[in-house]
Order: sequence, then structure tokens, then C-alpha cells
Amino acid sequence: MSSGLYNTHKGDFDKTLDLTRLRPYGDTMNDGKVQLSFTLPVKNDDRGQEAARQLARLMGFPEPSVALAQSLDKDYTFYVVYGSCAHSVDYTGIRVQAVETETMGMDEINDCIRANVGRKLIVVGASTGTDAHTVGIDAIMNRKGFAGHYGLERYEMIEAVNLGAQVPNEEFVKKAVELNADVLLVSQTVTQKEVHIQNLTELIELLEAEGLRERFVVVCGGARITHELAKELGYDAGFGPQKYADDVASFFVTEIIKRKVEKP
Ligand code: B12
Repeated sequence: MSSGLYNTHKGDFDKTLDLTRLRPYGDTMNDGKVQLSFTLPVKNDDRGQEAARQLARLMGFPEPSVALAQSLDKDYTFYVVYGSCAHSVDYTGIRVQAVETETMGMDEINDCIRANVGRKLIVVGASTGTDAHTVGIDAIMNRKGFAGHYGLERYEMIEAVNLGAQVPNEEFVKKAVELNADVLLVSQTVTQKEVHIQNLTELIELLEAEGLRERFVVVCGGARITHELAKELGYDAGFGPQKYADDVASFFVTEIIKRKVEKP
């Protein structure tokens, strides 16, 4: 039942781990301990704390304790609640849809483009719609990169054009055609009221309406983007946190070569 990690990490002294009934780990195996935080639009008093406890019980924490109640202003209070989660999940049954391309290093990616495409790949990226967050797309595209991974601008065999934030889908598509792009990179950070779904869907619809969808490899990313969601919305791939330029470039280079083989 247990993987190698569990054997070396804790299996020697704890035999109670059951991955079919996985629960959070706090101080001891299976104790279910969780700390959660939320804000209630009420003043900071005993009644507010009891409301926080009752909500935590309804969320599956039978004996919650309020570790912190802090006034944000006179009518809003921030709570940190500590408790044991009563639920478990079957980890062994979980299957996720993930990008399967193996990540190459920057030099390897450049060599791969040189050998298989024979010219620079043109990559156009933006944070689209009303989204003003640029740090995510910059992390992937800017020369200096992010967390020790160089960005696409540094890749010798990639022409990276970062259009910045709040780029309307129409303008994004126009620019992609003008630059004769191979790859479109779309960043979405704000997910309030599902605005990212609307915006990402609109881009695909626009590309389809203009007969351009197959012309580009289209990839989206952001803090709450999964590969599964991206595929559902008609994208070739989706990348979230802990993914960098080399992951993304490995994906689109492999995809472009695959398409060349299928439709030379
Ligand atoms: C910095 C920031 C801002 C800055 C942005 C500055 C800038 N130039 O980007 C400012 C102050 C302007 C801002 C404004 C707002 N923000 Co803000 N902001 C943040 C903050 C603190 C950090 C985001 C960030 O930079 N992360 C770091 C990057 C590197 O991470 P990342 O985006 O996930 O990127 C990684 C991956 O996701 C992936 N990736 C990202 N994009 C792409 C694209 C592709 C193609 C690929 C392959 C991969 C990829 O690669 C990156 C590296 O691994 C977050 C809270 C937080 N701590 O996350 C809130 C947050 C994102 N903001 C939020 C909100 C609500 C707003 C505002 C609406 C607030 C307001 N009411 O005005 C406005 C937005 C206005 C607008 N029109 O968009 C919310 C979003 C909630 C939601 N789920 O929708 C957050 C989560 C804060 C919160 N907890 O409420 N914000």
C-alpha cells in the first residue's frame, strides 16, 4: 500500500498510514489536523467566534477551536480555526490529467528547435481581458525568468513577444497573426465570478471563428489553471504554480514537432 517515500520517510515507525483513507497530518499520523482561515462580515466578539466555530463544524471539523479572531474593521473579523478534519479521501483511486512531456533544459530545447524546426519559434504572450496581473506571464517570458528558470526571452531559438496585461482577445489574435506566431501564451490570474473561464473561452471561440485555431499551439496558465481545465476549454495545455519556462517550452516544442510529423 505504501510508496517508497513512505517506507523511508515514516513507514519504519508508523504502520497506520492507509492511503485509501488519507487524512491531513498534524502531530501524529491520521490525526486530521487542519488550520483554516476565513473572514466573517460581523464584529469581533463572542457571538462572532461562536459563528466561526459553528461554520467550522459544518465544514467537517467536529471540535474546532478559534486560534485567532482579529478585527479587520468594526464590521469584519478574520478568524483562524484549528480542528481535526473528519473526512478522508482514497489517494490510491485519484487520477489526474497532466502534461506528460518530459521537461528539457534550455540548451536541449534550443538544440531540439534547431534540429527539428530549423528556425526560431515565435511565441506571443499576454495577460488577457481585464486581468492586470503580469507577474505570472513575466515569470515565463522575461529574460531573467523565475525561481532559477530562465524565461523564454533568453532562449536563442525562441522569439518571445510579451504584450503585457489587459490585452483584449481581439488585439491578441491580431498581433499573433501579424507576428506569424507559432505559440500563444495566455495568463489568467483573477478567477472571481469565473471571469477567467469567460475570457479563455472567448479567445478559443474567436480563433475558431476566424479559422485560426489549428494554426497555433495555444497554452494558458495561472495560479488556478489546471491542465484538465485548459483541455476542457479547448487549449492544448494548461500550467499552474511551480511550472516554469522550461516546462512550457518543452511542451510546445514537442507539440510542434508532433504536428509536423502528422501533417508535414
Ligand atoms: C501582485 C498581485 C497584484 C498586483 C499585480 C501587479 C502585477 N504587475 O502583476 C496588483 C496590486 C496590481 C493586483 C491587483 C488586483 N488583484 Co491581485 N494579487 C497579487 C498577488 C499578491 C500576487 C500574484 C503574483 O504575482 N503571483 C506570483 C506569480 C509568479 O504566480 P502565478 O501568477 O501563479 O504564476 C505562476 C504560474 O501560475 C504560471 N503561470 C502564470 N501565468 C501563466 C501563463 C502561461 C501561459 C503559463 C504557461 C504559465 C503561467 O507560471 C508562474 C510561475 O510558476 C496575489 C495573491 C497571491 N499571493 O497570489 C493577488 C491576487 C491574485 N489578486 C487578487 C485580486 C482580487 C486583485 C484585484 C481584483 C483587487 C481589486 N479588487 O482591485 C486587482 C486586479 C485588477 C485586475 N483588473 O486584474 C486575488 C484574486 C482572487 C481570485 N481568485 O480571483 C488574489 C489571489 C489576492 C486574494 N487572495 O484575494 N494584484
